[in-house]
Order: sequence, then C-alpha cells, then structure tokens
Amino acid sequence: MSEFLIIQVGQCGNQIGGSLWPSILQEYKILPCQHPNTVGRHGTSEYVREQRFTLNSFLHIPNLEHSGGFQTLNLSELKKNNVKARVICIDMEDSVLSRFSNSKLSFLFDKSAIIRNYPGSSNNWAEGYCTHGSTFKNNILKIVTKYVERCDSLHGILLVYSMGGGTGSGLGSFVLEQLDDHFPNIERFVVCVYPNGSEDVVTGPYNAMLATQYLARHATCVFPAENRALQDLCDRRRLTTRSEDARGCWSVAGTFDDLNSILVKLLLHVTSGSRFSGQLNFDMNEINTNMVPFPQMKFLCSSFSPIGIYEGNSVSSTTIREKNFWNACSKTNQLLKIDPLDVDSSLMASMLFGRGEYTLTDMRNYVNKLQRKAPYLEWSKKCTKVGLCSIPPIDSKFSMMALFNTSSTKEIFFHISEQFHKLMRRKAHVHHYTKVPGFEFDCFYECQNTIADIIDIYEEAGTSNGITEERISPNINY
Ligand SMILES: Nc1nc2c(ncn2[C@@H]2O[C@H](COP(=O)(O)OP(=O)(O)OP(=O)(O)O)[C@@H](O)[C@H]2O)c(=O)[nH]1
Ligand SMILES: [Mg+2]
Repeated sequence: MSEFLIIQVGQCGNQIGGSLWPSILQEYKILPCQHPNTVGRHGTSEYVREQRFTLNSFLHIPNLEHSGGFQTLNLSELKKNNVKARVICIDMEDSVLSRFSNSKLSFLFDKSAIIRNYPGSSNNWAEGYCTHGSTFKNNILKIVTKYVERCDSLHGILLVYSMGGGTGSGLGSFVLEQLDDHFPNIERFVVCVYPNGSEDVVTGPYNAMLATQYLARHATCVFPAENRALQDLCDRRRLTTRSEDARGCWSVAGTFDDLNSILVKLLLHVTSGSRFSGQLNFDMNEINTNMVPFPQMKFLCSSFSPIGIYEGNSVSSTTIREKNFWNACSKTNQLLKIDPLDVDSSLMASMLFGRGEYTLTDMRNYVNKLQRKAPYLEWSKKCTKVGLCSIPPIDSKFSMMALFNTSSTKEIFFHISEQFHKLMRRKAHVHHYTKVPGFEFDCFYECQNTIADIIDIYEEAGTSNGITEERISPNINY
C-alpha cells in the first residue's frame, strides 16, 4: 500500500495537521466518529480486517509484515505496537506544537521529528528561508532521510503550510527546495493557504509572492486554497445548518478549525485513491501526469461536495450523488475564489473522483455533462481523468472531488501581485527583509518576474488553443 510522508510547517500547517490526524484515525475507525451518516462497512469487524493493512499509508508500523496487521484497531493497540504518524512537524514557535505534545495522541508523534524554535519568523519570509533554513537544514534532511529509508513504497511527500506568515512560507519554501535537490524522484505535493484580501499579516503579499516562486520551481503539483474562499464556504455551510437546525444551535464565530476541516477533507480525499481499493483506482502521481499539461501549470483548483454533512434523508441517493457532482463543479464550492467553468476561461485538464457508492455509469454520465458545459480547449476536450474509491469519507455515504487546471487560476496570482505592488511601490517593510543575511533586494524582482510569467502562461492558454511551443521551458525534451 502506498505510503505518504507529511511535512507540516508553521502555525497554519501544524493547525491543519492538528485536525488531520484525528480525522485519519476516524477514517480507520480507531477514533469514534459521531457523524449520523457514518454507515455500512465502516466500523464492522470486516472493515477493520480489510483496512488494517492500509493503515501504513499515513502511519509507520514497525514490523508490519510480521505483526499480521491488527486484530482490533484502537489507540492502545497503536501505542503498544509503537506506531508513529509519518509526519515531520516544523514550527519556529512553540504554541501550536506544544498542543500536540499535550494531546492524547501525543504518543503518535515521534519527538525527533518535531522541530521547533523560539520566537518564530516574525511574518518574514526571509527569516524563515534564510535564517531558519540554514540553521535547521541538516536536522530536517536527517529526519526526512530516516523516514524515506524506512518506507517500502513512498508515494510522495505532502507539504502543508500557509503563504502569508514567515515560517510556513519561508521555511516551507526552503524545505521544498531541499527535497527537490536531495530527493528529486519523490513527488512533492503542496497544500498551501493563500491569505485573505484584507490581510491579517501586513507583509503577507511579500511572503506569498516569494513562496509562490518556490512552488513554481520545486513542487510537483500544488493544491492552493484561499482563506477568503474557505471562509465563504464555511459561512454558507453555517447558513445551511442554521436553516435546518430547529434548535437554532448555530455558531457565528468562524474559526480556523472550520476552515481547516475543509483542507483536511481535501487531503483525505486526494490520497484516498492510493490508500483504499476502488473500481477505478488512481494513485496521486496520476494526478500530476493527467492534470499538469505543462511544467509551469501545476496549480490545481480543487473542490468537493458535500462540504458539510448532507441535508435530510428524503432526497434519493441518485439525486444526492448527482448534486454532489454539480456542486463540486460549481464556483461556490471551489477552494479558490474562481469559477473553473466560466465561459471566458479555458480548461486545460479536469478530474472527477468519487468516493463511496458511485458507479462507473454515474461517472460516465457526469463526464458527458461536464464536457458539454465546460470551456475545454480543442486539445484538452474529451480528457477527463476519472477515479473511484469504494470507501466513503467519514461523514457521508459518498462524496465527489473535482480538480481543474484552468486559466482562471491566474486570478489568484493577479490578486496577490496587486497587493504586492501596493507595498512595493513605497518599498514599505522592505528593510525587514534586506537586513536578513542571505536575502538580496533582487529576490523581490525575481519573484515578481516569475509570477508575471505564470500569469502570462495562464493567459496565453486562455486566449489561444494552448501554449505555443516557444513558451515551453527549453530544457524539456519532447
Ligand atoms: N486556513 C488557515 N489559515 C491560517 C491558520 N493559521 C494561520 N493562518 C493564516 O496564515 C497566515 C499566517 O501564517 P502562519 O501560518 O500563522 O505563520 P507562520 O508560518 O507560523 O509564520 P510566523 O508566525 O511568521 O513565524 C495568515 O494569513 C493567517 O490567516 C490556520 O490554522 N488555517
Ligand atoms: Mg507562527
């Protein structure tokens, strides 16, 4: 079974991890799941028997071959067998990581794979990349090497961090670059969070631009999310819950936990094809091959449905299955503030991936509908990657994920460039960066040019029948 290594960097990365690990354990029925829609094979002894060998996708199980798997799946069994989460937690401040150490899952985290410092990177990419990068380089590489060597079939490394702070964006960029240098054959998937339009970190636009440049150079495939899109999704979900909750128990306060629950669903959904069986199974590296038509176009727009728990039982399951498909394709469910099916955009690649009770006939039907509606290009028409995983998510009988590679993605880069230029025009806050040893002012120009190139590439794809050959990087051979 495929194995993944997760690297969580900075507050955001580790807070997402804080929600991810309990959800992974719920998916394998190690922790109880309260959702009313958790049904069927989940929780049965047959399910436990079937899934005990797939546990090692996210968890390192010493002597897996000889242990015969687990007869029962629970926390004390994991503890007794010295099972560890295959994760490296990095933060340059202690508050989030100390919550891990004090939780009931603390035994899952290998202490040598927790890298922390004090007092953070002061929301400064240069501190994260230059200062902490050089200090922690050897330690980080040593731990990655240890994890990589003890895997039999490492499928890829998943990095999770925010683009707005200093540690996630700066040290995250550094780690990504090191992975590309030292482990070039291991896929590097990045789930990253772009800041809101109204910044909670003033220097966020600088950090996000610098970090985007490293994504463009070193990631295999990127699943960006925008906090403003996640916030809208949560607001809408709360409104739906409100109208249906007769008791009026409805919380107004949107927390990072709410936003992170959506990213956790993305991580579980996108890896489920490599972890569980299915009629039309897919591995994560197939996403790269099918969804990235040109090396510079590696930023995928993702969405899924349901976002929350499904409403009511009165609707037929066929209707809900199809509703999931349409929702996953709609503008309102995207993790980026863009519309992948906008008539003015162009679709370079698409993927539909169903979990739970979806059939091949369902998928064929949806692909036909999508292809009639979506703005494909001549060369990308009739190409929709399809996947099916028979194990549903923890909170519904079925869910649908859609991935799009669309020219609309340029909107995120426009947005972040605009914010960057507002600050850069006055060179505001620049001195904090240039005083960091190893950071040159030219790094700002360089990232500006890289992002302008990415925008050009997406724009060109949207206005013509694809990218002309000259735009393709010269070291790519055909
Ligand atoms: N979705 C989401 N966004 C977060 C979370 N925590 C922080 N952010 C966003 O991330 C950006 C700040 O990045 P952080 O991850 O807090 O910063 P850091 O990587 O720890 O870096 P420093 O604190 O500067 O050392 C802001 O735009 C926040 O809104 C989280 O748990 N979830
Ligand atoms: Mg921090």
